[in-house]
Amino acid sequence: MAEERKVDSNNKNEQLEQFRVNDQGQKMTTNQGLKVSEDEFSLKAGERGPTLMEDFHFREKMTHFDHERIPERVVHARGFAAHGEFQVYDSMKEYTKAKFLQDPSVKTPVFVRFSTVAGSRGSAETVRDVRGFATKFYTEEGNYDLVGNNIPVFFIQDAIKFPDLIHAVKPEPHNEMPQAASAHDTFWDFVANNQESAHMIMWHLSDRAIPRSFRMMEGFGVHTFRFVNDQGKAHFVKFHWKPVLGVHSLVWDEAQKISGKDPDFLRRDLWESIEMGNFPEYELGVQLLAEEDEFNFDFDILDPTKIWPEEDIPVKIIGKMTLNRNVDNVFAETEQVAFHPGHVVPGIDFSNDPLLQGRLFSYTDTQLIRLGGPNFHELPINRPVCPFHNNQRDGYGRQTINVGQVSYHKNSLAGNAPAPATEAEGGYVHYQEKVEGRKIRSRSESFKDHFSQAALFWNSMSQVEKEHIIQAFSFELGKVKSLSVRQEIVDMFAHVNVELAAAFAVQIGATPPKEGGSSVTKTSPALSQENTIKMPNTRKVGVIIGHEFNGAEVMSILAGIQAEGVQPEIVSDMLGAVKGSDGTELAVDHTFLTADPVLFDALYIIGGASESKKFHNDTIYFIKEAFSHFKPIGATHEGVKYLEVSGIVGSAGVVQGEDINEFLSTFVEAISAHRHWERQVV
Ligand code: HDE
Repeated sequence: MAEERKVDSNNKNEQLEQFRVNDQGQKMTTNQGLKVSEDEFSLKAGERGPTLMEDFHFREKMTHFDHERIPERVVHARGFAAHGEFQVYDSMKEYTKAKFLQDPSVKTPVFVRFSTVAGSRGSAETVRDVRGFATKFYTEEGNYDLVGNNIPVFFIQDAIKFPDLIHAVKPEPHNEMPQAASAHDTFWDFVANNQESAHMIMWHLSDRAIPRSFRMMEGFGVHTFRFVNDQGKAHFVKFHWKPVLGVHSLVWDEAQKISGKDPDFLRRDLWESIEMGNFPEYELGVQLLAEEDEFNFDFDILDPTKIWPEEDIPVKIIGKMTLNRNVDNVFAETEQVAFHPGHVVPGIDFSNDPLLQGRLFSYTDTQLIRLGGPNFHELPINRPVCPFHNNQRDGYGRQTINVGQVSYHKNSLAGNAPAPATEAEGGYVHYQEKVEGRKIRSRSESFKDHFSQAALFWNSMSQVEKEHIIQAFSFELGKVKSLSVRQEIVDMFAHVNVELAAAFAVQIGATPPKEGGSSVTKTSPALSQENTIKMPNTRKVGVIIGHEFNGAEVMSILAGIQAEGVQPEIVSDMLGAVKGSDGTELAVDHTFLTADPVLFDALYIIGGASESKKFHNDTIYFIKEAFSHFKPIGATHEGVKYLEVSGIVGSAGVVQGEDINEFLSTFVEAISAHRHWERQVV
């Protein structure tokens, strides 16, 4: 190991390089290095006889296979990850002494794993769920893990309730249904009986829970942490990741269809974007609060069911993370990475948030069973890029060969090495918060307002977002068999907003509330996705095209949208090439059979001169689906007739044109808008 290597963007990569194995051009061997002469036939007593125990190659191969699965994560089992780097914009010295936040020229390697929470490792990715957003910073002071979600609050306030929450949301134990879904009785029974979940439920039923892409969602540290500077002065801090492409979502009907058409939709999107050089970028933001201001709010800043409204405590953007390299091996990296909110560096400390405090126990504990023992920190993906020395020894799978006679502290025989470092030498010193109290199992009064911020969230939504939330309640509770649970949820959310509760009550056969509501009238515009960044970059456009198209014009339109960062993919009735009337050839990426309108952000219909009835019907199907999901649709030439047949000419986000330049700019604008909700009101 390179002990004193300076941290740069390649540092982790170089370390991983020592563990990469390339089998290209090699002879096959056993794990002992013995060359193997035959790998298709086991050793037998006669060609038709029994296999012999002696066949060490067979035994080794089969034994390894028999043991190649490990337990999936108890939550966040389905995930996908990528490597990248992080750079701070300006020194954060005033607030924290964390070294990776000091020098804008330092690139800190990162590894980020995105995940769904409830589903098993093989479950579909576009289900309604919270997404994990876990970042490991390989800093020169050790690994710092920011283990967050794409939703800034949580269902519960105390970690002791986590097993109950997860038991309620996971498939029901008597029949193991439904997979990766919260739309079932036990989850909603839990919600009704644990009303601290109200705010989180509003987020969970909003469009945030069905992101269009891992590249287009925010990340949040959720808890309140502490920054501590080199003078020992602390600030409370909340962490935010802001995607450069803005925050965008799927629509529910589309999300469900994608689950079947491409259960790998989100990982494919991340993988392909990185392979194409469209590196996902997120800015790191912090909300900072002086210790003295701890009690200046109408919520408790330690309560993980509360946000700090951005309009009250602004998010200071402090750096950028770029994901620029896919993993080499999903098991070795994505599956074996072990995150832990307790992996901190000097300058970052905890708060007394009771949810965070419990997490500090759970993460190491879970790795012990998942990764099979206490040496998981030695796995290549988990190793810090700085040296690590202590007196921990042995255990399953130990790789480090610790030399010398001494493995205890304090000692004289080894000059008391390894010795703890002073604070000046970089030793981690816990922030000396004054704590006193009686031992008590209870919750602070200041944690007991469960509805004000749920109402703040509701108030902040656009009309379309509100409708989506009502539909989500109607869907989720529509799947709940118990009428009493359905009614309890209506009564619970009447505390948030009476119109909301009444709107879904009628859909689910429950009695609408007569009164209730919240006195909160405040809004937080930052909560609405309507106010997010909108740009055409990396949007996927399905280009529907047949033979005999106008070569010159089509090529210039395709080049024009590509110049704006849009990615066209060619769809036709057969693979191979489609030919333009002037001989131009375009390679077909997908057929109507292998593609689907739900897999594109927009459609561009060109058609051709000689299409079959099937081509015609498939094109109409694509248009109808895309239209019903509010997606932009452009058409030129022969394509225009399909808009006419579909009856959508003149609708919002439907673009047609004779003049290429005008068509291009209007179509790109329509793509940037992402969805054309106005269609809903027509
Ligand atoms: Fe986790 N969580 N969690 N969690 N969590 C795990 O650790 C836990 C919570 C989060 O991609 C587990 O390694 C408890 C909040 C992410 O590998 C486990 C509580 C937030 C990931 C665990 C919480 C998270 C996990 C399962 C309540 C957002 C995936 C496998 C106190 C701030 C990390 C593992 C990855 C994973 C426990 C609540 C985020 C069992 C006890 C709040 C992103 O240790």
